[in-house]
Amino acid sequence: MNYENQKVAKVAETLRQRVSKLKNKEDILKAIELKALYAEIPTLPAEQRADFGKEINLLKRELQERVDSEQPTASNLPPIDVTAPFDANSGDKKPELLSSQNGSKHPLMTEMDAILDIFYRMGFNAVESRQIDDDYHMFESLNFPEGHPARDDYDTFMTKEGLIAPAHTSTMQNRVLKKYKENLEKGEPIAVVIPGRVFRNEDLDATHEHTFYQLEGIYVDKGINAGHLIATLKTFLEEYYQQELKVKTQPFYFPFTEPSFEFAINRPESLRKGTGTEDDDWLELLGCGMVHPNVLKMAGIDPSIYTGFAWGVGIDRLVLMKYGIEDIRHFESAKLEFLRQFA
Ligand code: FA5
Repeated sequence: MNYENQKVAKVAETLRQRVSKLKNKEDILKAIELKALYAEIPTLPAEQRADFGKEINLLKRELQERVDSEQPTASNLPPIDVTAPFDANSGDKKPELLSSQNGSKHPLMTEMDAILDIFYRMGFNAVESRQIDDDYHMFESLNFPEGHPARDDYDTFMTKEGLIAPAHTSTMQNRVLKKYKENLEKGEPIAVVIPGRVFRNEDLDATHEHTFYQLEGIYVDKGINAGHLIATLKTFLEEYYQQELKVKTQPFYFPFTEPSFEFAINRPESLRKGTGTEDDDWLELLGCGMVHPNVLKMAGIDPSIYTGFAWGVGIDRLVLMKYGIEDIRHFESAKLEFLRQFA
């Protein structure tokens, strides 16, 4: 910005230099030099006042713009990595933050986003699950009455106070059904997927982790049957693996679905990398079934009018197969060598 008036030009030069050094940038607008310019206006011959005043206003606007542009905002401040480990021996010194350029998204999260995108395209909403829950949501609301033997099938981690680290994302079914039941009154379905981290006291091996991710799905409306369930899951898996798949269901038991199924795919050659398995390799990927009438009733939905299906799929296992990863335990291992292959 060039100022015609020499005095204004000189003050502009001084204040530009000063503003870059000021901690509180706003203070520049109160600079003595600027006030002095304004104070000079009444002393000037009447015909010069307007031009002089205009130039000072321009200078004030320029300074205001500088203040605004140098104000710290989320986009011009360095990121703070709250998960960055710090040096415990650094005493009173503030620990250096790790450069965020060294980090990358975890492959399970990248895949979870891709999976959610497929369900958004099918018209589902997503609700995240919790990492700590209670007995009612883990068992009772899912039709496992007190003392039900199937409670023992879930090797849950529990606090002394009885809070539970959820062993599956089905803990969210009751909450989601209650939250969205107004949809049914409006003639719309309940169509929700629930991504979440789950925890089991398991014996670990190449396909079993103690901490893994699931994606629950629940769909309720009038006239829903098991055909809708199979078609939805088949469509999802074919989109995710980008190929046609043969699928089958076999009877299973879950207290919260009736009938219940295990859902398996015939693993095509491209998804058999390194497994050494043959053509008729059926792989169980998820549990599913028609929502039990008691589960609907507990959420205040009339099972004589509405029916629905639900499923729970292990995300880690889907991703293992997609990339031919030989051991599920790599995901939680924090091994950079493994993680950087997906960066
Ligand atoms: C369940 O967790 C049921 N809640 C699923 C369900 C939901 C059924 C809604 C009916 C209606 P299951 O224990 O079979 O079911 O686990 C579901 C999937 O999670 C498995 O098929 C598998 O893909 C994955 N999974 C289970 N245990 C492990 C483990 N230890 N490590 C990695 N993935 C696992």
